[in-house]
Amino acid sequence: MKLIGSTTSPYVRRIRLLLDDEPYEFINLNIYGEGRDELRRNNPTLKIPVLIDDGQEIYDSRTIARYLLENQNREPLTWDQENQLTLIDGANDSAVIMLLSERSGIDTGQDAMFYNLQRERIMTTLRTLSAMVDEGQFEPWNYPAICLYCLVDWLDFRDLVDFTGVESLVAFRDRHRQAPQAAETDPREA
Ligand SMILES: N[C@@H](CCC(=O)N[C@@H](CS)C(=O)NCC(=O)O)C(=O)O
Repeated sequence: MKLIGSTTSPYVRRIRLLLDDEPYEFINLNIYGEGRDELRRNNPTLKIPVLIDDGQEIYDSRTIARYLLENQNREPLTWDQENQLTLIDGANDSAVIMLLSERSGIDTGQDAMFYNLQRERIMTTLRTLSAMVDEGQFEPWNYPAICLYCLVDWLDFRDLVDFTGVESLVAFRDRHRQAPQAAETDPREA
């Protein structure tokens, strides 16, 4: 099994945490630099992660997780857990847009519809996720909890949001820092 990704991507990290101690080869690419040709050869959407198992290519962390959970004979996600993933991905996708825009020299703090929508989505999803943490919905260390951990730690690493009002998310991240593979996959160590 081969996982194509990077050490900083939160979407790749969630798959590394899900794989835990399963044996696999990790291909660490700089997708915006010298690794781009290899990315082009492996995924026309030009995104990571990509999993290759027995000649089967699988794109997108959500599909990869479904494949792995099935192969590990684990329960499929419930509809509520699917919704948790949609909230996490909503915040994560918008935060990636903010980061790539900033790296493109765009002022993401400007009063423009596109950036106002991203900021609003990040805050509404984070507030909802924070309330879910307070209700104990993310206490079991399962795939949605792994994805939330990777999101919050990456937002903090990239300094993309102000956590005022959603401090439960930071406390959640801090409580799970000892989880299997969490330290080994810390993007700060990349
Ligand atoms: N829905 C995808 C999102 C993956 C994604 O956005 N990955 C980022 C890295 S963090 C990426 O490859 N970005 C490249 C780009 O947007 O050009 C998934 O869950 O795998």
